[in-house]
Amino acid sequence: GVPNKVLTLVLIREEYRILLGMKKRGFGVNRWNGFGGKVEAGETIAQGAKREVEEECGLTLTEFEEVGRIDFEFVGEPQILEVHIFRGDKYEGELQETEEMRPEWFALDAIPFHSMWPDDAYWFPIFLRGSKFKGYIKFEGHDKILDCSLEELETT
Ligand code: 6U4
Ligand code: NA
Ligand code: NA
Repeated sequence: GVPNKVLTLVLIREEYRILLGMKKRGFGVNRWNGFGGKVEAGETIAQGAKREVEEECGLTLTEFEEVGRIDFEFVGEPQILEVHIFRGDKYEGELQETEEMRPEWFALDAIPFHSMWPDDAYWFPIFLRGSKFKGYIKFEGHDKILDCSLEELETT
């Protein structure tokens, strides 16, 4: 088969708020999303996550951890998107808007699920209670979920 496309997705969270970015171009445009992108040749997945956060919002992660993995299938596309999800706990630097993202903090009880990828409403609750998770989600187009299986692995 076709090899997976390996991607990162980083949610920087503090006790009462989470950092999202409004995607200004490309995949997921006009949606609030975590930061991330394709892992490049010669870097680890964690290095890719840290690099994308710097490129997309100017912050440098000093503490972060992989907490989830979701494989996405898009009907009609042979390649599975293998998304590695990280929680960012500490960072340095100044938040800045970039060509790709307009960052904004959201209170944990005011996450804009209606303007996010629809799968986020399923796994954010697991993420927010501090558990690790893995899953498989099948999309038709970018709005309709046909299949969703999520497994909560542990509470830390
Ligand atoms: P370019 O423009 O080539 O530099 P790059 O920044 O490498 O792109 P991008 O932005 O296309 O990659 O990566 C897609 C991002 O969208 C990754 O962070 C993963 C994330 N993503 C993909 N499907 C998602 C989904 N269903 N739900 C979600 N995030 C998703 O919350
Ligand atoms: Na990106
Ligand atoms: Na990129």
